[in-house]
Amino acid sequence: QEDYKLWLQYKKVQDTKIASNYQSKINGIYALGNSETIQAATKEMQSGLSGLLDRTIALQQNTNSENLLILGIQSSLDEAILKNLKNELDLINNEGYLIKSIQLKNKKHILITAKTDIGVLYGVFNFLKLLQTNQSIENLAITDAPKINIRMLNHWDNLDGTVERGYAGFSLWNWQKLPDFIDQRYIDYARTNASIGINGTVINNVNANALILTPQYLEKVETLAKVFRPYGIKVYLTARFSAPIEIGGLKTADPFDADVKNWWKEKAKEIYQRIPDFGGFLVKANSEGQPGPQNYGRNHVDGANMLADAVAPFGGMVMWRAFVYSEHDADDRAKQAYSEFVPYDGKFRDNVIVQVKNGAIDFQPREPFHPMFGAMPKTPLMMEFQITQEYLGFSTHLVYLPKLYQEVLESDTYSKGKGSTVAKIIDGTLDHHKITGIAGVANIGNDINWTGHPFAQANWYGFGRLAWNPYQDSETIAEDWLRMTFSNEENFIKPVKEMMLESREAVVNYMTPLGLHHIMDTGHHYGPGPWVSNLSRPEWNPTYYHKADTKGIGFDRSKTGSNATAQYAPEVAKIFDNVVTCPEKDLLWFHHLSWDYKLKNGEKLWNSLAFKYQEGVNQVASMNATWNKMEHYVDETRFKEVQMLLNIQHKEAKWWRDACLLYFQQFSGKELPKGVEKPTQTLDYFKSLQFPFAPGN
Ligand code: BDP
Repeated sequence: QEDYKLWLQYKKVQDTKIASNYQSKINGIYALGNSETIQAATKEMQSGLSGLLDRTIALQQNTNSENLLILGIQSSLDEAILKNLKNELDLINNEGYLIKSIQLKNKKHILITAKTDIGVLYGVFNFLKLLQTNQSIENLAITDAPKINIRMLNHWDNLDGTVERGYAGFSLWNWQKLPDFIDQRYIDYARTNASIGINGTVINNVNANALILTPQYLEKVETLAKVFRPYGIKVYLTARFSAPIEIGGLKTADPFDADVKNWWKEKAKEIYQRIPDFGGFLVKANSEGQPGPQNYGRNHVDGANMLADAVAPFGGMVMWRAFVYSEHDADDRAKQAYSEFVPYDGKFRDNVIVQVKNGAIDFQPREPFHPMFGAMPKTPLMMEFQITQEYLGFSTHLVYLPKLYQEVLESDTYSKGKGSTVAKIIDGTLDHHKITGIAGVANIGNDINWTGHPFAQANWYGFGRLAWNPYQDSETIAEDWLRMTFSNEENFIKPVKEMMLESREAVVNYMTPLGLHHIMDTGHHYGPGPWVSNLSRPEWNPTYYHKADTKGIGFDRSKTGSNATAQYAPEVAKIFDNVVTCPEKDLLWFHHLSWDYKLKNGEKLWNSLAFKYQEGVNQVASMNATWNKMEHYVDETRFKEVQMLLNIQHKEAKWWRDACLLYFQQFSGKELPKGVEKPTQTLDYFKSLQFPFAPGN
């Protein structure tokens, strides 16, 4: 069951000194208010403490005794407590919280308060985190508040129970048993999300099915919304643009058609009658075959604004995705979203936010930040990260993604001069946007451990933490997660944290080093397929991305090539354009270079590529070695699971290395340098591998 509990293990504090200190400081809970959220907060506090302190902490009816945990919103506190707070509450927003050591009539207590109930719940989870990570609870004075408004998961769940790009079983939502049967998982899902501050969920796939908008399904969605509500989580749905035809009996879905507009208005009204706090719609339109306004000669603004008008009277949002690329303009797929959307800057309604993937292609192990960030100052842009590992080894490979997220968030767009980081764009501070958002494509399914790989839980956790505060360090997050999920022992934390932090670079090295991208095998995207060149659309083929030939390798996106670099601010474009200043990690993303091109360390490109692939394999080998020493600190089930998975990862890192190097070697015509292991199979063997059992698209 450890697996199931994620980072909310609430195991007894092992260090006896720390434990007895906590024991002496926590004697009871005094909870003010009776809303469902306050009840959930109180219950969480009680169950958390009973595990961590190994005894029951009673609820009190007054503050007569000492060492109480006082929970309640600001307006429920009496004067005697409020006067302890001075202006601290002014520093936080509606979802923020305060954890403070206070004195009341010469008695010491710990106060957890906020402006709203949900703030109190967030405060409770963060207080429990202090204990879970063995922090001091003396003289507490913590104020904390989220920096981004909409912090959401996007589930790519289909109504038939399958999950697109999902590698942790089937969908959590049991449409057949809803609305009458409420799976305990729905509640634990909401609790867990609340523990990291997630406040929104899109429960169905962006490749949408209009049926979700029929009364039969809405009744079920209403129940889920009710379960999630006490935990501060709003439900959103994807809207299939052609729904007025498919379920509304209309002949068109043209956003300028009066009947169509009216259909969406009525639909919105119907949804809000059931779910008064419904979040709004997420829309994938005119992308990868999905219907959209362009089917009727209209554009993205026309489509988004029509839907925005329908939900506006109820305070709803439209999240319009910018993941578009068309086969008709295939010179460089990386340029298309920018070309299509940037001219619309400032034209969307106030309740529209444009959702942009972190990079311009598609959730690769590494991509430079998407050039749309910084290019649309008059439009709020929402970040879309992928938590599920579509291109990074599914739920088989251990890859700690917050490293990737942090790299993107810290990237400097220079849109308003130096320091215009992606984080400042999405948290609204750079361009003064009131509505801000961040989404993560969920990696959750109905596996016992939720995410398939025990360490993939860290990616869900880390996404939530960065959504709350995009300036946090992924290292701190890894450490917190390890302490909460496994153990507080330093001899465990240190090596395993290092292993996590290195895992992202490892996957880049053994899959797509030096800026290579999209060379995964067709459809499922698992395993190498750099040779694939037979797909109907040019930009679906790996050969389109690496462009290897006898002269060299890489996609020339500089001035001499597709000129995608011109989509960045001049300062950034200049760096990427020049092969000397272009970061080597992005080299082949932006440049096509000869096999003999010399890297900064003096090594030729072919050799460097080979060394990178080898380094990736070595890194996984050392991850294995690290984990094998951890048996003592981890329960048997999780220890063995991770061990088996790392063994597969090691095998598959070699597969990636050998397949890619044999393939590229045909063009370079060069020997493998010393230090790079020789493949034991032929290129034909790797090409012949089939994966009928891998979840596809
Ligand atoms: C790609 C996936 C595809 C998704 C699409 C999207 O391969 O399954 O539908 O992105 O984000 O990464 O819409």
